Amino acid sequence: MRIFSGIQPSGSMHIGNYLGAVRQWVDAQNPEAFYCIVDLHALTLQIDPADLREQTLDFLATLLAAGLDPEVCTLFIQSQVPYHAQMNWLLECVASYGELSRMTQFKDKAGRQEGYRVGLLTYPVLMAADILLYSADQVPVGDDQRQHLELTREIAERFNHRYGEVFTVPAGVQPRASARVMDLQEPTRKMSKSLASPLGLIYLNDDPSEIDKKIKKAVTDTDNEVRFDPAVKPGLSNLLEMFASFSGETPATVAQRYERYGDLKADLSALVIESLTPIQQRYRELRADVGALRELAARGAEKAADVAGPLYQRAAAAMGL
Ligand code: ATP
Ligand code: LTN
Repeated sequence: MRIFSGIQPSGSMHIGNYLGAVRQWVDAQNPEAFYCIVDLHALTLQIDPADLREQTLDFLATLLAAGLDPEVCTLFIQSQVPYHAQMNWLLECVASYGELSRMTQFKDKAGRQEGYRVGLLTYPVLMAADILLYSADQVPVGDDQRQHLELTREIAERFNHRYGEVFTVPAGVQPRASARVMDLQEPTRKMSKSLASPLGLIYLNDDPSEIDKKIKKAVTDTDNEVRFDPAVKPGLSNLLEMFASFSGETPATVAQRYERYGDLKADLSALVIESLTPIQQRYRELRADVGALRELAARGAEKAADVAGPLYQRAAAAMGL
């Protein structure tokens, strides 16, 4: 079973990324799993070059600290494998303008700025290139990426029909239901790097006092009944889901143990701190050795290129290049 997934090195990683994506990557890692820090995708929005360079290394160290093992899976940086950009062009000549302009993420992000970049429109084609270069069977992504994955399938089928069978048509795998983490201040909106409210996100590298403060200030409701009910009690239910996600229980089981919001918040805060502390310690060690990180990235890129190269050549040849 070939797996591919990617994460954008924009901003800092938050517990939504961790519970919704990274932890599943760790659980599913095997020699057929390819995980990519998609720095080319990060260029679709305004980002300072020095920040991008640093954040790419931050993300690499974070993924390792969270448990990805480069001896088991392949972990690499997208821009270091040139076939991604090359395959992107081939697939831009397969995808249509109409289908790209209908993507909801594009409409959403383009609608929020003047003079958006062409890359914002073609973003899903690059994502299709990422996935198809590795003949991935499964692509673990959050709910928000489902439409992009559908487009990848469409592009793969169209290519195969037009030029002969080259691509594996991938399937999306949604994370467990409990893994959609909501903003702590606006619990009807998902926790998100690009729409960060200062107290709404818990970053993986927040220190214990910040974590404690954010959980204590998390928005709940006033009826003071601890019950898992996302529709009626979104804030409290989000805390219960987070708790369950870290402790391996169900939100309803967690709810049964508590009568007071304050007690739940105090225990949740302790649990999150206890879960993140070892990751933070490993992160600091790994991040300090930039040479080792660069070397590890180079080895990952080599392994990735061994798979992506031949597939790119086949696609290019099929198109007459
Ligand atoms: P942005 O807000 O800029 O789109 P993001 O915070 O959603 O960024 P991405 O890099 O787009 O993060 O996503 C990386 C992975 O994390 C994806 O698989 C995505 O589905 C998952 N993810 C992101 N936010 C959450 C969340 N709040 N809960 C669960 N999973 C999430
Ligand atoms: N668009 C994705 C990141 C991404 C990705 C991929 C995910 C880029 N290429 C390939 C899975 C497979 C997002 O989460 N924003």
